[in-house]
Amino acid sequence: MDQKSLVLVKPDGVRKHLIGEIIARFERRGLKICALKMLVMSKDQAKYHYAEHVDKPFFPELEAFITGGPLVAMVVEGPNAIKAIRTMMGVTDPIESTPGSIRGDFALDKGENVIHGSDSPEAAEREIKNFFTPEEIY
Ligand code: DAT
Ligand code: MG
Repeated sequence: MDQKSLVLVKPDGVRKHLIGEIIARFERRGLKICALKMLVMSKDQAKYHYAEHVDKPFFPELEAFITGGPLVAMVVEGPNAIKAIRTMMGVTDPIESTPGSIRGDFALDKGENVIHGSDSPEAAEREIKNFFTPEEIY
């Protein structure tokens, strides 16, 4: 069953010149990029995107980081795309991520971990709306 996931190459990933590397991994895997843009997230967008984390102690740092520079937002589609992408990403703390995963290859910091991917179909639907209109998704 085809699914869509909202993927972000976070500002640290853009600074580390990893946009192409990350897109290439998804495309080589057989996933389809069906929407793509570069933007700086607003604080309102960050609060909506990370709604489950707004009351956590690390949220101020997370908000400053995620709004602190341009990021690349995309909608990635394919069979079981949400699970496939989460596995390709590695786990939240890059130190625990398997080498070969995106975080396991390109990050060391739990806060600045290069990539976001939706963790459920419900989250994907909510997160995609934060960045794209239906007309922008091909
Ligand atoms: P994920 O991005 O793997 O879905 P999450 O949803 O638990 O992880 O957290 C969202 C982001 O918030 C995560 O990518 C990095 C940051 N974060 C999470 N837990 C943190 C912590 N304990 N300290 C600092 N940043 C944290
Ligand atoms: Mg998450």
